[in-house]
Parts: sequence; structure tokens; C-alpha cells
Amino acid sequence: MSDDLKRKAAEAAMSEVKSGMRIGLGTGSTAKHFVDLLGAEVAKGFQCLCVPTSEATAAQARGLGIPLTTLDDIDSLDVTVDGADEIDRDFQLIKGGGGALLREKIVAAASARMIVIADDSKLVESLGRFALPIEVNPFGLAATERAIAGVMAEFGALGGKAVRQGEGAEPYLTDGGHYIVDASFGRISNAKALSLALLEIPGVVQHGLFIDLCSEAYLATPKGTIKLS
Ligand code: ABF
Repeated sequence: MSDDLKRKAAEAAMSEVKSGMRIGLGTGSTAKHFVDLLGAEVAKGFQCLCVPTSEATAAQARGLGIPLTTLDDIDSLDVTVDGADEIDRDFQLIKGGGGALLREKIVAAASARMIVIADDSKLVESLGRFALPIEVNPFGLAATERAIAGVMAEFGALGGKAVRQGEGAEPYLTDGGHYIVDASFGRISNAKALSLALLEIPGVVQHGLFIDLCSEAYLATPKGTIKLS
């Protein structure tokens, strides 16, 4: 989808940030536009204190002179602006295709508001077309993958297996030093139950289902940007 639409969604979300705010900075190609736009405002005197959701976003923000902090140093954030892989009309999300889901979820949970920015191809009637990224501890990987396959069978993804991100002996490693495995569920009809079932698996660190964390989104379409809330 065009980078121009991603930029438009990011521009729309800029109207939500006010000088003095504490802001969570998302990860991914759409969030990157938002960080660029915020950096341009900071250069003109806009005041903010931000928590990045990945090392990549931290590096981008530092390069733009955006003041950064951590959730160890502040209690909460006013707003987080982040991308998504899928969003449904109940504001349930799949995130983490870019591998940053753990920090993204920690930052979103510490924010009074989470605003998703995306092009309208991310809006779905039901979640699940996009494979669900699951962050797992490398220890006991095969046992964790078997347990995930069990959950997949339980939730209707018969015969499904989780597939590790990365090539052969070089698995993708998250900022936290974990692996990401992708699980294709097809249609996810009970995201809450699936979330709980996955979190019951000891080797699962976190997964990309974001439930009850977001209630606003700017979706850019070729005809203009719409706000869902
Ligand atoms: C992050 O970036 C992720 O949670 C999600 O996987 C991804 C969306 O990427 P993009 O904006 O590049 O489509 O928000």
C-alpha cells in the first residue's frame, strides 16, 4: 500500500498531540512517518517526552532530537501512536509483524490513549488473515511450538504449525532477545479466549493480539483520512 497513505494517517494523528505531552512512539513504516513529523515539530520548539517501542524507533527519534525517557522514569503516557497489521471495528488489533510487539504492548498499556495509524487496507471484518506473531523464549522452542500448535487446533486452525521468523540458522531476534513465531489462524472469532490460551503457555512471552488497548484509529484512504473512535 502506498507510502503516501501511511504519511496521511500519520499527519492526521499529529492533530492529537499537544505540546507538553508524554508520547509513546510506535514502530513500523507508518509510525516512522509520525516520528518524522513529530521531530519536525520538536525542531520548532514543540515540547514532549517520548518512550520508543523499539531500538529502531529510538534511533530514529534520537536522530531527530526528540527527547526520550523510559517507563522506569515516568509513570504513564498521555498517548501512544502506533501502526498495526490488522484492526477490526471493535478496535481489536493484530500487531507485531515488525517484531516489536512486546515493547509495543507494554507502552500501549502504560498510555491513557492508543491511536492506531494505518492505511485502510488494515481494516478487516474479522482478525486472522494476517498470521499472528507470537514472541517466544528461545529456551525449549520446540516444546513451545508444540503447545502453540495445540492452541491452533483448539481454535480451529487444524493442522496448523507456528513458523519461526528468520532464515534457517539465523532466526529473527527481537529487541528483548526472543524469537517470533507466526501462527495462521484464519478467522479469529474469540480473540480474548485465544489471547488467554496463548499466555498460558510458559514459553510464550507475549503475542500480537491487542485487546482493549486501543479505541481510536486514523485510517487513510485514497479519498481522505477517516477517524474511527
Ligand atoms: C508495528 O508496525 C507493528 O506492530 C506492526 O506489525 C507494524 C505495522 O507496520 P507498517 O506500519 O509498516 O505496516 O506497529
